[in-house]
Amino acid sequence: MTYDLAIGDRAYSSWSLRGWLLFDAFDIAVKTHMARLYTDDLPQLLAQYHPAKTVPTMRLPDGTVVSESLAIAEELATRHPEAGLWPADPKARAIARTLAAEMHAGFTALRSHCPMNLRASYTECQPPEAVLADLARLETIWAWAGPKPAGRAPGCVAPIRRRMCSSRLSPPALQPTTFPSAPRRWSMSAPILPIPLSGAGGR
Ligand SMILES: N[C@@H](CCC(=O)N[C@@H](CS)C(=O)NCC(=O)O)C(=O)O
Repeated sequence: MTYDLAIGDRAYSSWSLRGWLLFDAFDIAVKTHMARLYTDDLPQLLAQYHPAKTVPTMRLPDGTVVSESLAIAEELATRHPEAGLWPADPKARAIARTLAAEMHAGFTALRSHCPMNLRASYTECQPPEAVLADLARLETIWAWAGPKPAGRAPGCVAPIRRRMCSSRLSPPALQPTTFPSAPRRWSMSAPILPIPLSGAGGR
């Protein structure tokens, strides 16, 4: 028995990418089940994960369902202390938790203006004030955190970096994550197309 993980397409669902990274980057065995966003496949898949309504959602070997990416991170960190999801050093861990929570709950302007699409490189992105404010906030907290803790906020930094890269925003404090190659490994199997930002989808 192992974990089951329900996700949407990781190229378009930053939450799904985050959930999947929690397993892939930390070498935790999982059986992944993917459904396409915006189709009937997603509610059909999630019907097997009552009462979850969103992806990512995982099922523990004992059948317990855990949804919300941050809850998944915490549950895996407790069950697999050897995997090192959070830094061992208490100060670095506190900083990483702060970053993970900020990435989880904040940056709504950046999220809504810069779609998640790892298969696109948008040709037009004129960030409004609110997006610039989010970028400034990112610069502040990444500089405060330093490279190591930022890299260890589990699965939470890569998706937001990818949004900025897709939209050709120049991230002011683009710091390396612990697992820079993980999203790249599978997302590059399709060509990256330059397309206009208007009308773009993704979350
Ligand atoms: N805060 C949640 C957000 C998850 C979320 O909103 N996922 C979207 C896909 S990106 C979803 O499942 N939406 C359900 C739907 O569109 O029906 C998390 O961290 O897991």
